[in-house]
Amino acid sequence: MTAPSTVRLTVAQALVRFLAAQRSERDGTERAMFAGCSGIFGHGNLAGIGQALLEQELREPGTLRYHQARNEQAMVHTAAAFARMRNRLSAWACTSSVGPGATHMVTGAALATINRLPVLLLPGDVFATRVAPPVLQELEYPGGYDVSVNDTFRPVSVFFDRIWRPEQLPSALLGAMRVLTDPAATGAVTIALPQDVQAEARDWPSELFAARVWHVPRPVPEPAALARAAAVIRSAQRPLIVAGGGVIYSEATGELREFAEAAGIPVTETQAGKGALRYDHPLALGAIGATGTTAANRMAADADVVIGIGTRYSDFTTASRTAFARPQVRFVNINVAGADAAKLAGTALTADAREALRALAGALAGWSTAAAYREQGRRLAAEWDEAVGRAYALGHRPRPAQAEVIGAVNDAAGADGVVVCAAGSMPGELHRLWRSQDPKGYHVEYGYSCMGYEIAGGLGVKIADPGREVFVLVGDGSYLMMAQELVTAVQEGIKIIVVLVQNHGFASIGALSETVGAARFGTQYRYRDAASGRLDGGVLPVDLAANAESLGATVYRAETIGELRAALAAARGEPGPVLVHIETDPLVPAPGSEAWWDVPVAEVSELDATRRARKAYEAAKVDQRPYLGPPQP
Ligand SMILES: Cc1ncc(C[n+]2csc(CCOP(=O)(O)OP(=O)(O)O)c2C)c(N)n1
Ligand SMILES: [Mg+2]
Repeated sequence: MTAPSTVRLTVAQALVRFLAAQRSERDGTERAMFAGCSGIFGHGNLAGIGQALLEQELREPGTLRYHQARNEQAMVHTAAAFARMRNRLSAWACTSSVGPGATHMVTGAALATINRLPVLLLPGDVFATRVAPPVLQELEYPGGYDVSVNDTFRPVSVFFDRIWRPEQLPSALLGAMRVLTDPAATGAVTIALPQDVQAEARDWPSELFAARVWHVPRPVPEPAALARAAAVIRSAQRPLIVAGGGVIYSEATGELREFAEAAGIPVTETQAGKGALRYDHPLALGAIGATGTTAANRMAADADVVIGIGTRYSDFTTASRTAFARPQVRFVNINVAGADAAKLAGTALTADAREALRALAGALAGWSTAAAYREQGRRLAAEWDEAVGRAYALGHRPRPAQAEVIGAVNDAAGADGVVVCAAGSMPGELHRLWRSQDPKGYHVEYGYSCMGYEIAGGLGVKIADPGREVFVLVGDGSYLMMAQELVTAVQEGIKIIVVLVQNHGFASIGALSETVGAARFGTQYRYRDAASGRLDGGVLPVDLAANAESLGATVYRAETIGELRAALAAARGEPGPVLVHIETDPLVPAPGSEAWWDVPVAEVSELDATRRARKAYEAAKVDQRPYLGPPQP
């Protein structure tokens, strides 16, 4: 009998070697699961994971390539954007030191989990042996020394483990991989690594490092559930599809189009689902909900059956549960995750979007909506498109409106560009104004709507698909929160085109503030005025174009839409990262969505504006629906 073969490695070396050997497969195509690993080193990870990444780079160049980041939160955004662009079929790992480097990643973890995107986080942790506590940056939680700052990852991770002993590593790795490659369970996966354990050696069974293929499932619908869903749809006169991110991740956009065409059902889109159907398709109504088009929202108001596909029904999608206004409205929910399929008391079809759409198309063969119904949608969509055309060509002076900037970027992006955005006033305008021509051309992070995602996310998109031009739209507020990854873009030669929209403050929150009767308080970037004692002095003299230049980006300063268009054309020819700076007028509204969003207003106030806002709020609240399902017979 021969002894089983083993390899002597540290925990960190074993982990890195394992990651480099993982592969994913769907529809017969196989690929490396991890394309790379971003990291910032400190005493909590450099001797462990850092040393192991160095050995990996020398041993097998090109596998698990290391990228340096400037901020740990940003590198998780890059990882999340990468996974989204790759339809969750591959992922990116992130290593941090112990303490603040680790907790910086918590925001990124929440973003990934909320958006159902796989990221692997490897925060350093305090000594398992605890021989000289407290170590630098240790929390010293009085209720128990087995608690560290990394426990804050638990509620924002779909899988969390801490490797107190080397023997625990293999089961943690297999558990992590299962969750990362399961579309129903995926999100942030965190493996906390005590700094002493990372450097500890052990004889590992060789099979731990064998190439391992993880099959990403496409669960098929249960026949009885399919029959129930088909019966509900057949009973509809005014069915409406809400396409979410799941349609795109499942690569089901072709099946969505075929299903919608065969059954004559108009299609609306969530933020993550935007791009599922081309904007000019005869059944496309565009964005739904609080940031939606009037076409989608008017049709939603009167829909009798809503078919949600791969959507988590956020408050923006349902306009805080006012969008679907018919008393007897029913929902059919296709979702790979049972928890999402069960929402709004819907008829659940727990399955992969592509499989479910194929099966439903078969079950509904020969059935279709009335021509007059489809015609109504087409007419409303045409009206909306004219409104978009006017907003794109507003010609506002002296500073252009933001919608005109969006129009110019839309033209520059064409069919192969990708637009990236996350927070501020742009996501809402992009959702209803952007004319999408491709399922991967629209990348707005609106699950967490995290200021600072934009540039870091743009890097992830570009790394995932270097063949496409990436246009990052970022407000001055978001830019000031997290611009530093421009340095990473320069370092790695990652070509992104950042369009910085300068409006001297939080325009989105300013507008929202007006609606709640709070008079734009605290939303403009102004000096504290000596006389008033308030932040209502002159505009702060920041020059963010100069800032970007100082970080190494090529910068264009545009003042008019004409100059913006020229700069965008020139930017396409630049080899490295570009930033185009433009000032807009924050007070020009884009065409509205006629929809509501629930943001509570003070119930009592000394201010007239607040009292008026409260009245309007109470009136709007009346229309909010519980969606508890049809009355039981
Ligand atoms: C990290 C984070 N903090 C706060 C918010 C709340 N918030 C949403 S938009 C916004 C202002 C964004 O400002 P800017 O990027 O300049 O965009 P603008 O609103 O001017 O379009 C704020 C503070 C957020 N979404 N994310
Ligand atoms: Mg701003």
